Amino acid sequence: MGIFPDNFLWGGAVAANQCEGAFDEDGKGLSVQDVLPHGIRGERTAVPTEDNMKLKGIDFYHRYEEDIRLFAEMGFKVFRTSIAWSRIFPKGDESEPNEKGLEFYDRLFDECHKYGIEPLVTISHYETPLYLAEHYNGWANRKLIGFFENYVRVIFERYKGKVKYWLTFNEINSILHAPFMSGGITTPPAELSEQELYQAAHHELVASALAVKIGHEVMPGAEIGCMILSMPAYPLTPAPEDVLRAMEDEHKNYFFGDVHVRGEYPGYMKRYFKEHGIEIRFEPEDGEILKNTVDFVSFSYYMSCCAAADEDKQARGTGNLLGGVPNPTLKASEWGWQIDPKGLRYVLNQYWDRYQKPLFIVENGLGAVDELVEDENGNKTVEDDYRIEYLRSHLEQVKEAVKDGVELMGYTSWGCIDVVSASTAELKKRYGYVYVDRNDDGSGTLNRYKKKSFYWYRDVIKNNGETL
Ligand code: BGP
Repeated sequence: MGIFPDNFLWGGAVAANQCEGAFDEDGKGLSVQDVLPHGIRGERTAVPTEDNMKLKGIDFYHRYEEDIRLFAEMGFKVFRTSIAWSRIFPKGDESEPNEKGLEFYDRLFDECHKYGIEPLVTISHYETPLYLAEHYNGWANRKLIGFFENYVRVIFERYKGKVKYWLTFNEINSILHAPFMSGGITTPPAELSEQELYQAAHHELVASALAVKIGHEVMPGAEIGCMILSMPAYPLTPAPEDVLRAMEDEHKNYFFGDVHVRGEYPGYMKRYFKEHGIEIRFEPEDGEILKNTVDFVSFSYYMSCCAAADEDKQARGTGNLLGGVPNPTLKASEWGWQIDPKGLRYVLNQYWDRYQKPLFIVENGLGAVDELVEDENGNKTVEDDYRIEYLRSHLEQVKEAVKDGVELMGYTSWGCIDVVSASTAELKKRYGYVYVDRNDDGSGTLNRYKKKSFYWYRDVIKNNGETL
């Protein structure tokens, strides 16, 4: 046997709101994404506006058959996508689902199975129905747990024969950093207290555990995981103060995995709450619900950062949602995300040592500007050696981690086909093996073209990661 197990789940990942388009078709309601035309760092609008590329996506809603066929050609064993909550419950608080929305995912999952591809489904990928944000203040309101419970019951019952692998909340720890996109919280950031943020996080944690409980009841044999945004924080210097600062920063992320795996709040968080005057309101049943722990731990990994005790240095970096102090030893992508393949081996070992639960890398990749060119046969393609290099160097470290004894279920690189970026809402920040001819001004044929990385990844899957 090679390094990766024979049943290793190779594949790719997207999210409904970044690829489907068709934002108002077949009864779909609006989600928070539909009023975020400029991504996480931009202001929200009152209504969807023309310049919001997520409204159109890459038209996956109508072209999924072609796209799944391309994934099958690469040999995907698994395809990660999300269900857009507001396709199923347009406002979020209804009691009856929208049949047309359910039918779309029936067709999509059937299409995957046609090629022996297992769907891996994120239940909530930054897609809180806008109505729940505007009328309930999103996850700041405990009522969301009940609406979410209703939603998961419907999708579990409907897709129990079709979906075995589930993730509850995408990058659940991001609620601390992007409260509107991640949690539909409309309180202006300046007025949002830590009390309110951590209470909202508590509601999501309870909802996540409830989904695990219900999922196991409705779908014996299903595997349900949590999903964490992982970004290791290295101490900026060997000074013990920096080491402790790094530990504290990491605790803020570990908190979410710890609750999901251990079924209770960790001591370091109780201390933090006490010292910051935060009191999490637990309902009597919450403690029991949280004991429904996950089957596996999944995470995204793009970059690492540093932490420094000196507050002046601790300024936010330009990287992904979490920021952090830039690492002087690393190079960065065009968007300032620092590239650190060895950090992935480190994270895998950290999680494995801590949790002893199967791990799943469900996002990893390089966002870059691609140029469409013609190859010697006149076919359009992208010579994306930089992307191959990024992925290869990360997979080499994944291999090292597996040799270290880490139990890893699979690897789904992010944006296996170009999608709209979450942080910037641009299409020019591309991750795919498949190029989509669509530009940020909405122009383009929407034709799909195989990049050089398409063939590279196909070969990686074919030889089960033996040669990269
Ligand atoms: C993660 C999100 C994804 C995805 C990815 C890449 O934070 O879960 O939705 O988009 O990051 O980020 P971006 O699209 O901003 O480059």
